[in-house]
Amino acid sequence: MNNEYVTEIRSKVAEILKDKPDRFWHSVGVANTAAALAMRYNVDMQKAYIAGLVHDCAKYLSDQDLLMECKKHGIEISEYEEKSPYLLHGKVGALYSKEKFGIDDDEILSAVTYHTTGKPDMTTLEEIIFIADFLEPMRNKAFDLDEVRSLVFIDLKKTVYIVLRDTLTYLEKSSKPIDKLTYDTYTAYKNKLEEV
Ligand code: DGI
Ligand code: FE
Ligand code: FE
Repeated sequence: MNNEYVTEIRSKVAEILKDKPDRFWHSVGVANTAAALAMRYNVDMQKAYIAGLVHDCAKYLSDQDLLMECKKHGIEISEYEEKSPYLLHGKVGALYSKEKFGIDDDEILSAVTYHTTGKPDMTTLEEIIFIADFLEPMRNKAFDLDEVRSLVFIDLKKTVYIVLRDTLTYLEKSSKPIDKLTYDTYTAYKNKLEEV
């Protein structure tokens, strides 16, 4: 990886999200936040930056198009994804990252795949992308954002747990179907905290 490569990926993301400038700037925010966290947690910064840039590159697709892309490429669709197809933008984002941007790094592709639900045993890079998505500068959704933004530099796994807890509370309140993977990730990170 080098600067030209990173610049090239950023241009491609800008192009694919050209009708969604807010989404592009969110992606840049996730990239920068992920790079800062990578510095703190000894992860490859360029990988973190690139994963942040591309994580939402399939976010502009409609539910129908996401389902169609999965069927076309043999990507498995769970019953939860059938009900809430926007959950598929991670999987399709990884596919586009590979096909349209030529990214073949499995760690980056996996971080993109699981950025919405998380998964029980995430790598540090996966945790960083999952968290950076919530904490980047343009985000203002979570109610305890200030607390979480400083905690993330002290305890990454605890921050993952808090973000999952807040997300589940929000999904339950708004009566949205919850993916088993989101629940399983929450339980796994809760258990990890209780172990120490
Ligand atoms: O794409 P972004 O908006 O940047 O962020 P994201 O990919 O994390 O998606 C965020 C949304 O996904 C947020 O509103 C919570 C929702 N989400 C996370 N887990 C689940 C979920 N939605 C449903 N229906 N089920 C889940 O398990
Ligand atoms: Fe997303
Ligand atoms: Fe995002």
